[in-house]
Parts: sequence; C-alpha cells; structure tokens
Amino acid sequence: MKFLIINGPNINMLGIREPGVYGAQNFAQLLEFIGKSCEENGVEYECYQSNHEGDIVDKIQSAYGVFDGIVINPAAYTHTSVAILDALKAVAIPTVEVHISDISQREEFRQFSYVSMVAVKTICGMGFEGYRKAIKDLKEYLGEK
Ligand code: CA2
Repeated sequence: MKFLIINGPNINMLGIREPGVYGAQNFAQLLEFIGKSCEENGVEYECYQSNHEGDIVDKIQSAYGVFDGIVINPAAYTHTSVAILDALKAVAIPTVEVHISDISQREEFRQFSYVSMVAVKTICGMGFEGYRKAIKDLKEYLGEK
C-alpha cells in the first residue's frame, strides 16, 4: 500500500511562530513523525510540500495509478481551492484530510473546507498525532474496501 502525504503552504514554517496554535515542533520533525507513522503501519510513502496551488494540483494528478491513498493537509488552500478539490475528484484516490489545529473552533473563514467534500474522513485538532490517525484510518478504509 502506497500513500502520498501532501502538506500545503506555510507548513514548512511550523515551529517558527504560533506555537500555541500549531505546536512547537518544526517541519523536519513533522516529516520524521509521518515517516515513523507510515513505517509502523507498514505503508510505503512519499511526502510532498508546496506553497503553490498549481504544483499541488500537478502532484495530485501525477498520483493517478501510482498511489493507493492520499493524506492531505491543504493548509490555507483548504478554505479556497476548488482546483485542489477538482484534482482529488479527478484522480478519485481515497483521501483523508488532516488539520493540526481544530479549524471548527477558529476564525469563520477557516471553518469551511472544500477538501472535506471529497475526503473519506477529516481529522482536526490532534496536532501531529492527526497524521498518524489519518494514515491508520486510511489503511483500514482501503483494507475494508
Ligand atoms: O490546522 C491546520 O493544519 C491548518 O491547515 C494550517 C494552516 C491554516 O491556514 C489552516 O487554516 C489550518 C496553516 C499552516 C501553517 O501556518 C503557519 C502560520 C504561522 C507560523 C507557522 C506556520
């Protein structure tokens, strides 16, 4: 089973500011945590991060026929990107959406997610742990299919 783990804009800046919202750990530590989570679930993986909407769309398109599942934290594009929603619909690869913070308890503009419309599950407010849960839940979802 092979998963593509996508992180959107500014997630590469984690740990630099707003530790009260996103925690004190940095992006390198997040990648290490994701790697361990995939290994403990026996899942092959590739991590991808971009600050550019079109690059994320290209990456999702290139996943077609290559990856069994996608875990995505679209970051700010969560709330704005019909293009990412359409790309996920186009490839029809089962996707779990993750947010480090609980977007339902934040500013109104963060409470809407386009990606939730296609995601098999959305995990919010669990910090890095949310990625581990996303990987585990996606593996179970694919096993059950
Ligand atoms: O809670 C999440 O995981 C978010 O997807 C994170 C995004 C935010 O735009 C979403 O609404 C919720 C932000 C990613 C990181 O942004 C930083 C902001 C300040 C300092 C460092 C990173």
